[in-house]
Amino acid sequence: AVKQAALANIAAADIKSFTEHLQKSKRIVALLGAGLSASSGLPTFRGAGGLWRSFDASSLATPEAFESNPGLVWQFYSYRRHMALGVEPNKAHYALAELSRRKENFITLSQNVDGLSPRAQHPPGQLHLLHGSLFNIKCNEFYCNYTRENDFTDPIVPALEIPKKGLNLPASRANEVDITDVANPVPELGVADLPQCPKCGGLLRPGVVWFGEPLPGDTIKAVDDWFDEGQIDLMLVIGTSSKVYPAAEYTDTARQAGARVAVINMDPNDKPRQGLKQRDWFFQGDAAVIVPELLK
Ligand code: BV8
Ligand code: ZN
Repeated sequence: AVKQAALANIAAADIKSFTEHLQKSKRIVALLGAGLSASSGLPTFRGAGGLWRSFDASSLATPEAFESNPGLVWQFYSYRRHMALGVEPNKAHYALAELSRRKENFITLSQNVDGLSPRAQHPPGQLHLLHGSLFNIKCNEFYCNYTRENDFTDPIVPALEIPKKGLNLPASRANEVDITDVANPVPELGVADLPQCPKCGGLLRPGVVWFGEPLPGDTIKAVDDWFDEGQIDLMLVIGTSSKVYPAAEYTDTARQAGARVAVINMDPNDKPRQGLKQRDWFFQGDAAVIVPELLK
């Protein structure tokens, strides 16, 4: 019933024309955003209940924030690691992984740092994490290159244990901890309490791309090399507000290479910058329900 309801507002003809085009498509690229993981239970950044609703993004996901208050920033990321480890990939994550196995010339660009696409066995050679991962950790000292991937320890250090405070949250959000709850601010964490680099003794930081930081050079090169290989048949834009650059730019680039664009989004207003052309598709609804239908 849920599936029928979610698909109800999508014309069968649109699904048919899409699946016919998908069948014929060789070179396909997908851009994923937080909306893909919403149904898994992870809040998006800008939607209702968005992660950043209670936190001001510019106050936490930046190098300056980490410089001035590494304890608070680490609590923010430790909380998101804890949340991400507590949920499962949904059917859309698996459907995208499955399509990658069927179509070797299909690459996925994910803006998500939640680790759910890798956990859905998405073939790693066809998945590019543009903004890093909550589960990559690296040294904050510019002269030190210490980095580690797939670190799932939770919490990374005892001081980052999520404090179960008596927040007056509704039962449905009982497991959420709003660490910026000013009513009882979490005690300042000293640098000594935070993860230290085993190589140089400096401070470790989350292996994500903060605002104002460049995207990983090797990732960008691999993606640009793929784009340079020629004509693109199809671009999937799934669960993203297409507001963050340069990630959002890939949709324009794919269009220039001939791609038809299919947007899957809960909000009919969230379209890529250049809007939609006659030959494009917009499928409104929950990505976790629609994507498996479209890719089967
Ligand atoms: C850089 C990791 C330069 C950290 C992230 C003004 C104009 C243009 C650009 C800028 C500008 N001012 C500043 C900039 C640059 C800035 C930027 O783009 N800012 C934006 C806000 C305007 N970009 C940067 O800083 C980038 N770096 O430019 O560096 C440079 C170059 C060389 C040398 C030095 C410097 C770095 C950007 C990366 C930032 N890091 N994440 C962390 O996660 O904590 S971005 C973060 O936000 C996420 O990774 C993600 O990418 C983004 C959130 O976007 P979405 O995924 O789209 O999520 P959102 O909530 O917005 O939308 C959810 C969507 O899903 C909605 O559309 C909703 O309708 C839909 N939805 C909800 N539920 C569902 C659903 N859809 C389907 N089904 C559902 N169930
Ligand atoms: Zn170091």
